[in-house]
Amino acid sequence: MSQLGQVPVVPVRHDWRREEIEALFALPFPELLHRAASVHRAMFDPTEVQVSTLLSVKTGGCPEDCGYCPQAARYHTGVAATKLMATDEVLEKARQAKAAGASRFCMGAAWRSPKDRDIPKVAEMIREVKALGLETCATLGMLSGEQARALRAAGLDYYNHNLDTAPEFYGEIIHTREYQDRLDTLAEVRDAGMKTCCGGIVGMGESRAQRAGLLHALASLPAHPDSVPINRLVQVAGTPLQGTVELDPFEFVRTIAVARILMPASMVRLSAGREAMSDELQALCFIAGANSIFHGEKLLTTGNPDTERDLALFDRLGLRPMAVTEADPCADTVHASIDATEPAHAHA
Ligand code: SAM
Ligand code: DTB
Ligand code: SF4
Repeated sequence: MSQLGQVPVVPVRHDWRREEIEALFALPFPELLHRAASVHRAMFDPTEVQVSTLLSVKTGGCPEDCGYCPQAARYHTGVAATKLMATDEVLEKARQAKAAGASRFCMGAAWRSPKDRDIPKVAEMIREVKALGLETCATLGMLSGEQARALRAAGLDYYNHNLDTAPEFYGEIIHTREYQDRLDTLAEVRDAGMKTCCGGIVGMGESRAQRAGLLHALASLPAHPDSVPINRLVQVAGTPLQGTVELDPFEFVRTIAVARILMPASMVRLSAGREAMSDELQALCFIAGANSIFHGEKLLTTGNPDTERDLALFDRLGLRPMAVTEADPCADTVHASIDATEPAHAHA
């Protein structure tokens, strides 16, 4: 429901063409922001931001070779590998997250995929975190159908599994699993009845056309992801992507704006990379339609803004955390009235 309580009426399309998406990226910046902000306020209260907290329940030692990741065992990043955390420890962190205003608690593990013997332990964490009144999310790598159903049965609301980049750039970044493997896991997650959290990373040296390609792949999924995390690469010493030329901050805002236009009913999360962003840049992202963040001083292994800085920013911008029940629009069942697909300058 929009801020004014009207029925939101933006079409949810699955037939976006690459050329249309590239044309959105090429719009004059004020025009693009105007269109994205119009879609945002037709679908959501633009003063509300959904707040999630992340916890790494199993850190480091990962056998995969994702070129951005500090947790891959093969890169020397100084991240120590740990075992799966005890449920009590996870619950303590979840209670703290709830007290700090989080509505969703996301548990991450540095696995290629969970072993079947890990599932009962993760299921216990999910059941107990949910019992605290938090939405639950997990990101554990590739899942089989059976594993996805077991996690759902334990009460898992969301599963995070990213496409990460455009299909044609993917081979530059990851060699130990295919794009299709990611699409298959997302299908298992949807079939098990969970909501999907799926996005990617920008600033890895991809071109604008490849950023458009990532968003095209996300918006062409059989159902738009319920949450779309847009991460700005956090460069970590020891990873192959350290030293990549920094993305122009305005190009990052453009990516958020285009994601908002393509997937109007999804939560667009301003995800990794906030620690290095100015308050002004984050404000532009909220204007461009971002309506979710990770809150708390750590992501999985890297830093996030101090909680005080986030609270002060919300206060200065007149934003407030979204309650659990509102953070759950059904991404594919909303109907439309603002058409953000008009040609450039149509609003001029
Ligand atoms: N191992 C599981 C997997 O890969 O699906 C779950 C955890 S993995 C760390 C989750 C996501 O974090 C990745 O898909 C990637 O998009 C993001 N990520 C990891 N390292 C990052 C970095 N240095 N900068 C930005 N995003 C990062
Ligand atoms: C996502 O897209 N971003 C989050 C969450 N999903 C799991 C992870 C960001 C990780 C950043 C690097 C780190 O802290 O290790
Ligand atoms: Fe492993 Fe996930 Fe990091 Fe890839 S992103 S190296 S799968 S923890």
